[in-house]
Order: sequence, then C-alpha cells, then structure tokens
Amino acid sequence: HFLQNVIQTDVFKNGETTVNFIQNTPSLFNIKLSQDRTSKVVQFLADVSVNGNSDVKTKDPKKVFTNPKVPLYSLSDPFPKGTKDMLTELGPEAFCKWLLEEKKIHFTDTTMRDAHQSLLATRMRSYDMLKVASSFAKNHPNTFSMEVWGGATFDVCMRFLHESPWTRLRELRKAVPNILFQMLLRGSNGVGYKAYPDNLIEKFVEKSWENGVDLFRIFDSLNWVKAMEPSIQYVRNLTGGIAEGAISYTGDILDTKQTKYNLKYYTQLAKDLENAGAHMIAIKDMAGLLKPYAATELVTALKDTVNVPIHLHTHDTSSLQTATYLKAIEANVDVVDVALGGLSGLTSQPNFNAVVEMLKYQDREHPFEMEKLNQFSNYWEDTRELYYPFESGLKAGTAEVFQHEIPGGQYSNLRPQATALGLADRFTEVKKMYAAVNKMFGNLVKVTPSSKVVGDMAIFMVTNNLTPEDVMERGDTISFPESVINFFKGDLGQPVGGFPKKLQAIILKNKEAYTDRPNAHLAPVDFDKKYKVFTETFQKGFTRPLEIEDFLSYMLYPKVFEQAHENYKKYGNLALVPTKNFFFGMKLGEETLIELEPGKTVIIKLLSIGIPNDEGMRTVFFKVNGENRFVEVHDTS
Ligand code: 3PY
Ligand code: ZN
Repeated sequence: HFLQNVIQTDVFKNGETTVNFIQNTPSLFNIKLSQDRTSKVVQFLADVSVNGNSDVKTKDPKKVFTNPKVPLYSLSDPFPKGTKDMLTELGPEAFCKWLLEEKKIHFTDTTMRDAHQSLLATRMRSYDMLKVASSFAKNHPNTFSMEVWGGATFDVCMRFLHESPWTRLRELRKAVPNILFQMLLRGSNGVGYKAYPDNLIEKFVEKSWENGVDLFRIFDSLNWVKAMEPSIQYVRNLTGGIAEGAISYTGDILDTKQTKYNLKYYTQLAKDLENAGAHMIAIKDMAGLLKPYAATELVTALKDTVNVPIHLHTHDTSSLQTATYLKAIEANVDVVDVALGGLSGLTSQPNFNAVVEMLKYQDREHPFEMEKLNQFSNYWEDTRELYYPFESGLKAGTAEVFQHEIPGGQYSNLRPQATALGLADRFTEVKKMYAAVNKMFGNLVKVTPSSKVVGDMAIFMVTNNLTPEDVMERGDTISFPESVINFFKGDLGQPVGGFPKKLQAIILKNKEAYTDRPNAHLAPVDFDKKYKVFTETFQKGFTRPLEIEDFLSYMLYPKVFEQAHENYKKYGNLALVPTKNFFFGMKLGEETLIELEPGKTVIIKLLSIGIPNDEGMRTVFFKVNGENRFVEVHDTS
C-alpha cells in the first residue's frame, strides 16, 4: 500500500523525488486497509478491557507475567537441513527405510499440539507458537517431527481463539520449512466428533498436505481398521506425506486376566494397518497406560511383526512414563513423543529435555544442545503463565489412571466440565463412574470421540444419581444423552467384540442399529454446488477472499465457523494480538505493540475508560501511533 501511494504521487510520476520526499509527503501513510484493521483491533482491545474475554472464567488481578525469552538464532543463516528436506528428497518409503536404519532414538515434539491440548484445554495461541518456531527450527533441526495440528486444535482454534487453523498451519510452515510437521487425524471422524462423508475427509487430507502437514497420524476411536483405511489411502494417493496408522492402547497386556486387548490383538492390529498401507505404526497410548515392562513386550512384538518404523506416544498422567520410554527405547522403538519441559509431564507427554539427558552416553543417544533445549523449556514455562485460567488443577501424577483409563486430553477437560455442571465436589465419583461406564459398555478403546461418549454417560449418571444397575433395570424410562444413543446406533463404528446387546436394546429403544461404516450412510458433499453457496453467503463484507480451506472449516464445524467469521468481520485477525491482551485486555497506561503485517506495527496505549452513561456505554480513550482515538463500548457487566 505504501508503495502504491508513492507511485501515485505527482512528485514520483515526474521523477522529482528528493531525500526529503517521504518526510514531506505524509499522505503516503494514508493506508486505508490498515486503518480499518487498526480500528478493528482497537475496538477489540476496548471491548476486552471493559468486558473481559468470555472464555476467561477466573482472573487474578495480582498476576504478574514475565516476558518469555525466545532463544537466540541467526535470522540470516539458512535453515539447516531437516527431516522435511529428507522426505522431499526420498519420498515416504525410502524415508521410512532410513529411519529404520537409524541407531539413535528420534523425537517428536508435541508442544504445539497435544501438550497444550492436554494441559491447557488446547488454548495455546498461534502468536506464542510463531514467536518461537523459527528459532526452534534453526536450533534443533535434528528433531524428527513437530506435532502442530489436528486433534482438538482445529475446533478450539476457531471456537475460542478466533483464529483460522489453516492460517496457523501456513504461518508455522513458513517459520519451519525444514522439520516434518505432524497432525492427528481421527480417521473418518476427521478433526471432529462424528463421521463425515468420505469425500470431505479426502479433500481435508489433500488440503492439509498442501498447507503443510507431512505426517498424518491416523487413528480410530474404536481401533476399527475399516475406519482408518480410507484416510491411509488418501494420504498415499493424494500426498507425498507419511501415513501413520495408530493402534490405540488400552488395558494392560501383562494382566493375563484381560483377554480382550492382549499382545496378539495389538500385533494383529499393527499387521492389518501395515497391510492397509501404513508407512509407520504408532502406539497411541492416549491415557498413559503402557507400563515399562509392557512396553518391552509390545515394542519387541511389533518390531517382529511389521516392517515399518514404530512411533510411541504416551501421556505422563501417572508420572511413570519416562520409564516406559526407557524400556521402549531398549526394545528398539524408532521415535518417541515428548514435550518441551515447560509444557511436559502430568497429562501431557514426558519431558523432552529430561529424556534426552536420560540417554546421554548410551547406545541410542541422540545429541541435542542442552543449553538451548532448556531455553525453549523456559520459554514455554513463562508463556504458560499467560494461560493460567485454563490449567486443569492436577498437581501430581496419579496412579488412579490405571483404573479409570481417562485419556490425558480428556482429563483436563472433564474436571471443568464437571465443575460447570455443579459436580466439582463429586469429581472422584465422576472418575469412578467413568470406569463403571466403560465396564457396562463392554470395555472400550477410549479415545476421542468414544472417550467423550463414556465421559458424557458418566456425568449423566452422577448428575442423575444413577447406578449401572438402575440403567439395566429401568433404562426404558431413561432418556440417555444423544452422544450415547448415537454411539449405540453405530455412528462411531463398531467396537472390538461388538456392542453389549442387552444394553444396546435398552439405550436404543426402538431405534435401529447398523454395523457397516457410518460414512456409508452419508451422502457425498457436492463441492461445486456447496462451495458456490458458501462463498455467496459469507464473502459479503469479508475483507479477505474466502478459500476452499474456509469451506472445509465450515463443513466440519458450521456453527463454529459462522461465529468465527462474524468475529473476524468485527475485529479482524485477532491472532495478531499479544496473548496477555487477548485474554485479559489492557491496564490503564499500558502500551502494546501489534504487528499487523511484517514491518507494519501499531503502538496502542490505553489512556482511560470512562464511566458508563445512561445506556451503559463507556468511552475508551487510546493513543494509537501517537494520535488520540476513542471508541464506545457497551458495558455488559
Ligand atoms: C484427539 O483426538 O484430539 C486426541 O488427542 C486423542 O488422543
Ligand atoms: Zn495424546
């Protein structure tokens, strides 16, 4: 815009520019679009300073934040070669062959996806990721992959953070061109809580790859290979990326009384996934149930069964899982998932920094520059403070997880969910009921979305003071939660060993169940027709052109997209607002810097907030790039 303004001046056209041209021509800075953007962001800051952010339920006015320090890196040095470059050079098959031949252990850093999903209710903003991403890429290019997308982040990004998940992915990709990007895909459930039409998942996979995802970890919430197979094929056929099939681990293979999910079951599942085309196999231990000696057995057996690399994922809810990694590494697992110290442990992944230290001077050591790696941990530790309203409250590891089997990502959500329903004092009961519901439902694999069904039923039963016996005896008079009914209908697919028939009849009443893939009941999306209607509906008054990716967001989460879209029209791109101001607004006299685009920064200072007039309106005064501005805000308190 600035250059356009320059070109349009008579001085420039006549070739009469002098050294004082810019100083003498203030109109060059009349940039309409950015004025609009500035007004919108100022309006947001005024609104949030007066009324708060509705997502922040508890606020500590005394809280002081430190400034997280980004570890130093050279802006001008090129990005060192990493796994992304290798995948481009080799293609997925040869890349996996290389990985199998590696002696040293490799690491996936989950900090930007599962770690904050499991500790901070998925609220980490792109702002804090982008600040540090290039530094990480230049300092630690030997990282195997960074999990940055998918799972719950897609929904939360739009719903609570008012960001586009696609923009997040693209910006991160620009910041990290050298390391593999990994996403978590819920097979036929995409990044949602139900099955979607196959051609929607197909397009989603294709666009995810085009926007930056390299490694797709594909799982199904019931370990149903039929539900993972199409996604594996889409990755193989439409992308140059890696299809990783996941076996979701439940129970305890060392317990000989547990016959359902035993070693044979898991090795067969891995073989089926390899046959379905998986380039790699993940052991997805979503609740952190894989104990150290079980890891020895499982990894050894999988290594003997399949010819592809094994990638281990766990959650440290019990605080035991670093020992599991040690045993798995001894058994020749290829890659383990870890999170940078400041966002590790408890319901998150084991501590990256500590696991690297654990292997120092050992056969499978993978050297990292520890001082730098610790600086990244400190960056996240300081950044985490900004997210204090979203902490789960869990203070220590808990061996209870081996009884209730609640996944790490769900655990940090279940307590606030229970609290919101007035069950804060009965959380112990909720956890016990979760285990009881699992038993009633026939011992399920519990991971999104099947874990949500079990959680919904547990909360429903505690709220209504129901026991499993009550459900069996007088279930015909009970209206069960919708998610539970849909589950028993077959909407999430078929569980291992089938549904318990008696309970299924009680829950479904006269509704019919089906046994084929839920997607078979869904009409394919007519992309041409629907995309046209979509752009006609949403483009008007929207400053950036809508894209097919926006359409995909809409198809996956229509209501959430509509809300985020309205928000964007009102406030512009809120991903640019510093996290402190996004969640807590501004204090009187505070100054903040917002970079609207590279090199274009606005400096905004909050001067005063007036008292409400008769209509409840307050006038909020700012200094914006040195000029006085005011906006009106309706005080909703
Ligand atoms: C998700 O599906 O979001 C998960 O993290 C499951 O473990
Ligand atoms: Zn996980």
